[in-house]
Amino acid sequence: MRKRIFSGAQPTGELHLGNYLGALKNWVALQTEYESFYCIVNLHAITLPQDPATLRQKTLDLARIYLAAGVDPERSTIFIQSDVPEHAELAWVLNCVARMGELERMTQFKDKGKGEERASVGLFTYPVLMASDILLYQTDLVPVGQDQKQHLELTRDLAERFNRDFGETFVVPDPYIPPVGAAIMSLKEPEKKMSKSDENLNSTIFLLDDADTITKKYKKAVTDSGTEITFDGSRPAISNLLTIYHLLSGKPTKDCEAHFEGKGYGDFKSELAEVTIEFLKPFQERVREYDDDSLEAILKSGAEKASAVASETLKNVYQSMGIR
Ligand code: ATP
Ligand code: LTN
Repeated sequence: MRKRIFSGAQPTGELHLGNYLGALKNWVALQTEYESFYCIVNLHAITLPQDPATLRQKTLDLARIYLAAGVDPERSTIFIQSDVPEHAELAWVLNCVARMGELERMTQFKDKGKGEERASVGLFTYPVLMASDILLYQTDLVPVGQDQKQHLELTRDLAERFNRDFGETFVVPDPYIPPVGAAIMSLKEPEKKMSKSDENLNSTIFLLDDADTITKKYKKAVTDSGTEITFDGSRPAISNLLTIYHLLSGKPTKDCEAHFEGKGYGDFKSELAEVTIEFLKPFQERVREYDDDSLEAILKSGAEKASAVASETLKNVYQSMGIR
């Protein structure tokens, strides 16, 4: 049997280069080898306040993005999390397996909840819903960016604990975090990751940004002191821009450094803008190709395929726990 992949993204805003290079790109590459499930995790989105009409729209928009990026509905199962109620059901069960202490150690909760009393309980148990997403499909591999590593460790711990206490039920999944591109950083604050919720829009290149916007954002991007355009951990801003150039141009890292030897930051930024615009052009054309009806048909068939696997796993879980 082919090994399985599961991954997902939240319909909370527009996807950006970080989401693409850290995750989506690998979903597309791996779908030929693995049986793949790619989910739009709208139940995760409501851990923070969302406007209902916007959430509904963003959910469909994200499905379009998956398709335009190259996720092939003939090979991969694309579906919306809330269309498969087993995700929420298994999350309840795993909430009873997870411990307060281990969730309190999750750094994303600390970042997004900002230590506030009013942070939702859903935000606190968010990693448990994520573990449910993954474990429902008996997933072998989870392609994600670096920021999700801790959540994957929790998922593995929950699977192992459940298997130990109730008998072999879940496959224990491995993360797939790409060697380059797993943490694309903000253009304005290179010590922070590029994020769709960054208040400063100049920090983030969105996949649907037009040519002019892309050029302007790179122009405003911070650089490091010095003049060299090389990969160098002590110069995070230039290394980040060069990583983006390397991944989008497909040129080996040494060739990128050689290409920019003796050139200034201004030239580098214009070339980086050109490469980005060229790279995104066909993607942006494809996004417009999918009308709502064809999209709904893909999502309906995706939900049916996903449900068949998810219901089988949940049945086994309930059975081993004595839940009727
Ligand atoms: P954001 O902070 O942009 O809202 P997120 O992690 O909350 O990001 P998702 O859209 O759910 O949002 O993330 C989808 C995938 O993109 C995940 O696998 C995540 O690890 C990856 N990812 C997010 N930001 C980056 C980044 N800056 N660099 C590389 N990968 C990233
Ligand atoms: N938590 C992830 C999104 C996510 C996910 C998943 C990723 C929810 N469920 C299952 C991989 C597998 C995020 O915020 N990026």
